[in-house]
Amino acid sequence: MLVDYALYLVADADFFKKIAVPGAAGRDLLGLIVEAVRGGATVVQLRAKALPFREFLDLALRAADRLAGTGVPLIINDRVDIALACGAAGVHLGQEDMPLAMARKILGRDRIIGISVNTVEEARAAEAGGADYIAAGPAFATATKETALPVLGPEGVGSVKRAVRIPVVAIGGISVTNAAEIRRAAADGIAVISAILGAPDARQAAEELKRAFQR
Ligand code: TZP
Ligand code: MG
Repeated sequence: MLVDYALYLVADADFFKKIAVPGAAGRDLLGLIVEAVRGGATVVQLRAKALPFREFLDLALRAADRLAGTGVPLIINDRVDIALACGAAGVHLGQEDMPLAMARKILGRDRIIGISVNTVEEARAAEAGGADYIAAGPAFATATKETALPVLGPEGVGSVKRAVRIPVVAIGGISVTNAAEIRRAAADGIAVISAILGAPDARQAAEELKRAFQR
């Protein structure tokens, strides 16, 4: 499957609980996903660390339904079982999630598997293990995810990109103000949570991010 990774929305179901966004109460994640896709998001990952299994599954089924026919792949964070159950295009795994080889065995060759990396070594291992793409982060400091990992900066993202041949998206603290730096680091895409979910208008935010990345 040929995937355009240019604007990768991580639709985090917990985002509105973690971050005080003015007027965010009751914002509908599925509605924001649809708006972001209208604005040009090319991939949507559903992330729901705090939801009980059944609620995550229900949300995933509804997200899959909304994205059907748009050509935008749905990727499920962490959960191979939910990815299979909702017919998602693939799964996104961190270094502490199910090992890549095991996920590949379960999902088969046709589904996308993305791996989070913070180092060139992890990127090389992900590629050697058959990952379809890599998310390199945190690219910049971010308040959205608690992490002790060092910030890569555009230089670190560039080092990861040069180390592998599979697509690389950068994640963490990316906004319209720094998207062009990530482009210059030769990344294939930008992955964002707050720059879209925290914006007053998700569609407009997606449009502006895409423009900023492509400039
Ligand atoms: N992985 C590395 S940084 C991050 C994740 C999920 C958070 C990205 O959120 P934001 O709001 O785009 O910085
Ligand atoms: Mg994970």
